[in-house]
Amino acid sequence: MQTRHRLVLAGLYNCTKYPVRHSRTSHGYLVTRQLFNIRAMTTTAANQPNILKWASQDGEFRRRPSSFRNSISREPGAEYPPEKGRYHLYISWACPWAHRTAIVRALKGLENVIGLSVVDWYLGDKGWKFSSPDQTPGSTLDPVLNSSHLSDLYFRANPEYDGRFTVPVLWDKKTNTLVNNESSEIIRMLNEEFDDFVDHKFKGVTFYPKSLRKDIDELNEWVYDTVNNGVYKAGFATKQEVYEAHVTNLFKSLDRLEQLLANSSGPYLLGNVLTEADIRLYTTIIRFDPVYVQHFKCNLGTIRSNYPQIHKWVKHLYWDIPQFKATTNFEHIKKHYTKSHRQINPFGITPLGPVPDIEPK
Ligand SMILES: N[C@@H](CCC(=O)N[C@@H](CS)C(=O)NCC(=O)O)C(=O)O
Repeated sequence: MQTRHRLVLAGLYNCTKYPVRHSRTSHGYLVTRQLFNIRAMTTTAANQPNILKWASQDGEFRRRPSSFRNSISREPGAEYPPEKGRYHLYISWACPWAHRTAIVRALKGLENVIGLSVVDWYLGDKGWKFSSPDQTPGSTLDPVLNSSHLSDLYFRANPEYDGRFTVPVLWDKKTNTLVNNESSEIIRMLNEEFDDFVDHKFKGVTFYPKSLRKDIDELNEWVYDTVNNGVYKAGFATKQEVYEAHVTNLFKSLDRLEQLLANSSGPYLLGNVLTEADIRLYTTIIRFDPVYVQHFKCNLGTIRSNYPQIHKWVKHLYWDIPQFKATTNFEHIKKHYTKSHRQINPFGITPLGPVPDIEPK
């Protein structure tokens, strides 16, 4: 088996006082984890975790590494083998990271193989909660554990857990635990490990083809840092110079993507093949004009007015490939950001525009 090494944390958090531990996942990833106490980093005066505090003292938002990094694998003897009906995916329609997993689940025809629960769009001081579709259209209850909040799952998996309670979550109903909460790894598992259970037309469909892996990895790296996470770094900044640096980098990367699409030999980032790189970029671009432009102050331009190639690309994905539209819920997206981030938008008013959320082709 090819050995894959993954450095989970290095460089993400400047907290050298926390120890580093190495372990190997069932997928063969060597995982280097820096164990740090989130509670100690985001505490209120009363020493309680403050779930709504996003930026650090220096004005920077730093995304924390995901904690559960096991893998579903077809390899003989794997701790978490693929099985129909065994795993359950918890997502938010609002969250771009969770959205990636919903798209791949749909594109691989895994709806009858892996169950899905959707949290309420409102993220409050107890974290994500479950609501019935009657209370909040588009949301679901938790049919697996009947939890009220997503945090219940994290504590069920690890009573000592002291990180953030993030979506997506990939849950194993058989061993009653959280397998993985890192979207970039979950999409690879959905892409690669369940072919024995999907309809024949989905078998062998891959969004990470061997011949393009190098290009996809390269793209993912800078797109993640400056675009997917870049909008958050600009939007959550609490110092002017921090915001300006990130918003400038973000628009430089959009310019670069515009060029890439202009020179592409097909409708996708890497030519005629839809890849993971398109899926990962889509979840940020589809939120860009409706939310990030005004809410995260990413307003040096809009996709619809200033980026014709990216605009064409996103309209093609949304209007021509049903799984993209079916997993895009503008109501959850707009309400989540504008009504949950009270430090940015204290009255929770959701702007009506832009109209429409996405332009017709
Ligand atoms: N690295 C994670 C990031 C997931 C993430 O940050 N999810 C956000 C929603 S967009 C979340 O659940 N935040 C809740 C919180 O931090 O309390 C991944 O890609 O899966």
